[in-house]
Amino acid sequence: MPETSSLIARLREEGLAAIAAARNESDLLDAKGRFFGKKGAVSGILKGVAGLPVEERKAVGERANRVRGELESAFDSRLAEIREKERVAREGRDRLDVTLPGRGPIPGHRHPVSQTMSDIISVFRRLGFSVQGGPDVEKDYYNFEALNFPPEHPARDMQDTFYVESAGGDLVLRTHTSPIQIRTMERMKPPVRIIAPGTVYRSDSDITHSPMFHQVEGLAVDRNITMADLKGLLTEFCRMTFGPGKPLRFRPSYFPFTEPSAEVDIQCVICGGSGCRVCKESGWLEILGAGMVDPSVFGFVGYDAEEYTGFAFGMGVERIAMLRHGISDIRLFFDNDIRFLSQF
Ligand code: FA5
Repeated sequence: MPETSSLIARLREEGLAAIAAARNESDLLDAKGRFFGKKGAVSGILKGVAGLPVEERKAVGERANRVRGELESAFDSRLAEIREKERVAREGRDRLDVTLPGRGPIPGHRHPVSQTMSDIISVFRRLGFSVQGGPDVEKDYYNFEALNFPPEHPARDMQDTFYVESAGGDLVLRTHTSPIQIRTMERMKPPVRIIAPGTVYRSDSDITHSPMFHQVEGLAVDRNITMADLKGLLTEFCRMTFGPGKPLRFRPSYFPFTEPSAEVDIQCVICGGSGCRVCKESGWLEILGAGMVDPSVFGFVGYDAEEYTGFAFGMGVERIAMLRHGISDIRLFFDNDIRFLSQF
């Protein structure tokens, strides 16, 4: 009998301690199972009461029942505590604070190259040019042949070309926007005064060259058009784009489809003309190629070269964006780093 009483007393203490230590419902059910559930230790004692000597039965039975009652009510109040705690935590998590300011979408804006492209287009629109387009995947005929680059001619090496292999060399990713000159002249009779913006591709990559970049082509064909018209137009374009007083220069050059040909450079904005790695120590950055349309090109589109003359130009949009914003590496435009792009 004294042994059974001290066992009951120990089970009471251990049971109460396990209930108090329970952190959640599953800890609590575990304690119930061990101490006063159907198979628990206290229930075990109650089941054994019948086998005890008569004089002990009553006392042991009463004590064990009392302890079971105590454990049950400790269980009930701990369960209520745990449930209340969980409810409070859940409400804290799910609470909707209607006074918080809303999370609006972060407004995006146009890419600096697209902005520059739109600005170039609007300058030429104001000067009376309309806009034409053409395909990015272009026939060799339009990209080279009709622009007076015969097959195997070394001038083709001026542009590192991506060929579409499955087309047997007949299709290329256009290397410049000049094919749109031919497509336009096939469709229109003079007078022609158009620009053609677009994406172009070359196997080229360094701080001023990108394998995918943008050009805006220009073409004017009419009676009595001269190199002076070309020079006047491009000078005005630079004034409208870079502001007055920005030094520019015309340099003699060569293109198979213009004669004479020139390239236009703008003073390097990174070094102010003293020489740096962006301008390759020259103080100038080339923005475009230009010239008077070669009469042999008119032959490909059925224009009378005795009656008409014309000029054409093709400018690099990324180069112009670099000069406008003082950007020293063309590749920054295509890294898609939002910290860079959000500055413009
Ligand atoms: C041409 O593409 C000629 N079609 C331009 C032309 C048109 C001449 C009409 C005469 C008449 P060029 O290869 O120089 O020329 O390129 C023109 C401009 O594109 C360059 O001045 C430069 O600003 C830009 N450019 C050329 N290659 C790249 C490149 N890989 N990445 C970025 N810009 C480039």
